Amino acid sequence: MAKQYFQPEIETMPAEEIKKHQSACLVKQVQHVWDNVPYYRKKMEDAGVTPQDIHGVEDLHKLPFVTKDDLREAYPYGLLAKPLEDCVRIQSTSGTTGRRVVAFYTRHDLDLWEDCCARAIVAAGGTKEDVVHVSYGYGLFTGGPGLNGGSHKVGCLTLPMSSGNTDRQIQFMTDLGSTILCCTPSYAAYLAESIQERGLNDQIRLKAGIFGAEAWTDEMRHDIEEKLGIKAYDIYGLTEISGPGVAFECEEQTGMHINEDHFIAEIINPKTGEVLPEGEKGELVFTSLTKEAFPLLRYRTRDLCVLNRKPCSCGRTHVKMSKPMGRSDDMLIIRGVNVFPSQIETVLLNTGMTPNYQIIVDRKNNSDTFDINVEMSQEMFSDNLAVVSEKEKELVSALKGMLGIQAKVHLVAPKTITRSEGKAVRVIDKRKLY
Ligand code: DLL
Repeated sequence: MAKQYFQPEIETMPAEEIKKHQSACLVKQVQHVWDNVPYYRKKMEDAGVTPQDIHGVEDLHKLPFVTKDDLREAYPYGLLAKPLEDCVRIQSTSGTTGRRVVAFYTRHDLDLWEDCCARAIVAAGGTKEDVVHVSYGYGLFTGGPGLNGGSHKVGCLTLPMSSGNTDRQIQFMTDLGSTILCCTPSYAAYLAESIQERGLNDQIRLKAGIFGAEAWTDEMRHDIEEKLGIKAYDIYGLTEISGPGVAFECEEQTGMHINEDHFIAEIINPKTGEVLPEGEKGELVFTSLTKEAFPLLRYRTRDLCVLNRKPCSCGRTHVKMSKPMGRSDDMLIIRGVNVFPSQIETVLLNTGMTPNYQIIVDRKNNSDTFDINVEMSQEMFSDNLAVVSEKEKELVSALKGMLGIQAKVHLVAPKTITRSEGKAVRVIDKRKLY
């Protein structure tokens, strides 16, 4: 295992010691928000809890949850726990619906966040000899700045490419010999396709990719790995809890280690709020233990996943989270059936299709329509309507097997679905449901 930024004293700490560390941090953090954030104090008072009730991790369940609604209500400064003059950075979510969420960082917060991203780079085999090509967006989005900071910490040569301008991306990649690519999986798939089209595969030096910020299946992982000749690692995070690096994959690739010295993870039943035992699927909730400026306690992520503490062959002891299996709030309900875009992606890739697709849901005469546009690969593209229609039928049937409902599948010509440079827009839901 690469050792340069691996922090063995922390990342392989026995579970009992991690718990002790978490308890000590939690007690301090609760006092910090109580003293400095009137919004929090009121929330805690309403829940009948004070800092004196919190002695350690075992008391965590007494604290009220924080939700995205709280963040919107308290926007922009209502959850700030440090004076503004101590803050040096903001980052923000994409805010496609409702108000943006703005998160604040002190210098210390940035330092710890970059540590987390550095651990992810090392876990993907990164050392200071690497050339890290960061094609996550820079700016308000946390992807670019997070991986950039982590890469500096590891001592890698860092290419702050940001997203877009694919020709330039590929040129830098070949000229400078990028070895680790960091971007969304959908942009990685697009870059892989563009490199293939230009016949430049043999000039690419990439060995690993660190991909996250959106849901992606193992099928998509294999597709990208094959096209780019790399090993692809997952990375997870969210702006509210710092950004990328909250959790990351090691070489075992059986889930993402959560940086437990900085975050406590819980899984709850999204309907009742009840804490679920290890191994059960539910909504992921995070408590940030070390953040100064914007420390969220029991923040409901809406991401559905499972935690697992089985020993890992990499030696890290931090708990692992599964890939998010959808979000409790972007799950589609079509004709009464729960549908996750990731299920559709699995079917498409298992049946030899490209990962370029778009789901369009509408409602006509009180009945849901469910259409999926799927791009054909160049090889599959054919004017022979009978062949196309046969493939469409096969997909309809495979999707029905997975989802239990019928979708209309439309095979479309290569390159007709808009490529994304950041998070892909997979779903267009035209229904007015609320
Ligand atoms: O997406 C932070 C990030 C940047 C993570 C770069 C990884 C790499 P937000 O824009 O606030 O932050 O979106 C957070 O994205 O709640 C998940 O639903 C989703 N998400 C993030 N990583 C993954 C992943 C960044 N690896 C939201 N797999 C989260 C699936 C992910 N979904």
